[in-house]
Amino acid sequence: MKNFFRLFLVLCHTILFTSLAQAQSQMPKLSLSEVSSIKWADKRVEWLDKAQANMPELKHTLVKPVAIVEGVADDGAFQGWRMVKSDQAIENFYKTSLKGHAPIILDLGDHYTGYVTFKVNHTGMPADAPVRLKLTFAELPAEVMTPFDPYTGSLSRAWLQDEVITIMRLPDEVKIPRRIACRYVKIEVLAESYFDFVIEDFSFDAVTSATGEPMALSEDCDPMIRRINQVGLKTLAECMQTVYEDGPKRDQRLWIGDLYLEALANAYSYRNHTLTKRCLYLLAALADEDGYLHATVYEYPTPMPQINQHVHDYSLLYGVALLEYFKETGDRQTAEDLWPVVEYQVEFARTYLKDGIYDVNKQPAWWLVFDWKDDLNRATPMQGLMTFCIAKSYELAEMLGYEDREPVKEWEKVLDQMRRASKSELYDKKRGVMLSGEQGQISYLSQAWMTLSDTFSRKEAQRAMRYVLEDESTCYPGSPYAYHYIIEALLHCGMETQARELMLKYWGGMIDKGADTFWEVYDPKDDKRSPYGMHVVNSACHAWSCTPVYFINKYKHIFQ
Ligand code: RAM
Repeated sequence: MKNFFRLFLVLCHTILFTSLAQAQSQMPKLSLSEVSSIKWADKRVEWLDKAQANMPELKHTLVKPVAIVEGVADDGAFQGWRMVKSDQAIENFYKTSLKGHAPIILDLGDHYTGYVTFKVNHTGMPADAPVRLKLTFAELPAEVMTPFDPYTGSLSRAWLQDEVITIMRLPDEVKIPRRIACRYVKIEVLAESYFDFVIEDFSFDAVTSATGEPMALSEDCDPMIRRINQVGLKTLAECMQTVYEDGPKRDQRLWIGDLYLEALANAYSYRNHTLTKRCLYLLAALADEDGYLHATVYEYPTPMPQINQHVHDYSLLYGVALLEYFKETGDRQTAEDLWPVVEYQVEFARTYLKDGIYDVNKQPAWWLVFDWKDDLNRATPMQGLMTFCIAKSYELAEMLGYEDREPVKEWEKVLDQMRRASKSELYDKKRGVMLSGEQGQISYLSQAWMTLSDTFSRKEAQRAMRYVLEDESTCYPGSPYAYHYIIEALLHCGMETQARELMLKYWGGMIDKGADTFWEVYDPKDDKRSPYGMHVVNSACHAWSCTPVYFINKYKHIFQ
């Protein structure tokens, strides 16, 4: 019965997926050659070559465990667990016979991403049988202390970092094949025999492509801001691999939304611009046949897109990422090469406009990310984001001298129409806020995107942002990704004090709860919130959470 049900689910999923793919492929889309003179197919190979030519070298650092720790259940601690140092010194670990030993947790002292190698040897009598160990690698205390099974998460159970290893003969050196992201390592003996055995050596080869030297903060900088900056830098460095990954534990790949924010933070810290360049080319080369960007792409075993995975807010942000890259580096060649991609994203999004409003009901409707918050109505945030992205894409066109070209010369009018339509259709003049959806939801994100898109005047923006900051019933953000745009909006309309306070409260809140790196999801009201049905599969070192680095180093006078 159980199997039948499973088969039924698989069938439903397949039918749904196929019809979605069909609907998407039947949809009349503009092709890239219709909006620009460049032939997409010819460029794909060239762009992929450029992406590969800008592959960064990884820096390796040898890390050793610094302590043996024990988990203590504590309602006051993040997700109910904290770690305490055990009485056993780490040096003794290598001499401790593991035969019949209770599980041991090693602490690397910080979060690292890389490869684990250890040596196992018998002491005294030679091994007459294999040894079987289970290793669990975890980013957080609760992750190492919570049994993974029964697993209730919606993403693959295999993302969780537990590995069972059988060592046939001793001594032997074991290398865990998968790349690991963790601070804690739990070692359990699953099967053994008469002989004593030890782990003689344990090494973690930590890797990152963040090699530049971040700027020093001013000497009198607030200690909490200093700590937020440090943890943000660590988060970013861990996610900087051969692409800007979203998270080194999960999904370990390039997503446009994450790339944009990581590139901003990188520009104010490690300044590894070739990584940004590689990611921009890679995404362009792997867009769909027509030129619509895939929201996420894989590098291995060979570069390929996650087919049919389009996110409409992300594809528009690509142009903003290219603009910022160009401003930062002056690399006109890359901006010129990739301009048609930006133009396509804008023109394609324009086909979703109905009287100046982004039509969320037009089919096929694309995934709109914005935040990990189920109750967020995304219509008005999307209207604001699209306005913002067209304005930024237009700015890029101006820098390239393309503003008089078709179709770019229409964009100023489009912007004007969108801003007017937002004001007349979505604005509640009485309360001074933008409403979203049929129920007229008031959310932080609607106000933030209308602020960033200059749909609001400065005064209106301040009024709207104040409203959401003070009104408890407002739909509040659920992830650092969304908080980034709230802070950006506060700065944009001159609410500097509130921006600083919010950063201290939100990111400082994670620090107070023991964060070594910033988390993918953080709701101060619910530590175990997960978009995936189980908190252990959340990523605890997540790219889109690193952006205090950008704010603190860009707006020194406000944050340092
Ligand atoms: C998640 C990723 C990533 C985000 C996408 C939309 O699975 O971790 O950060 O950009 O979804």
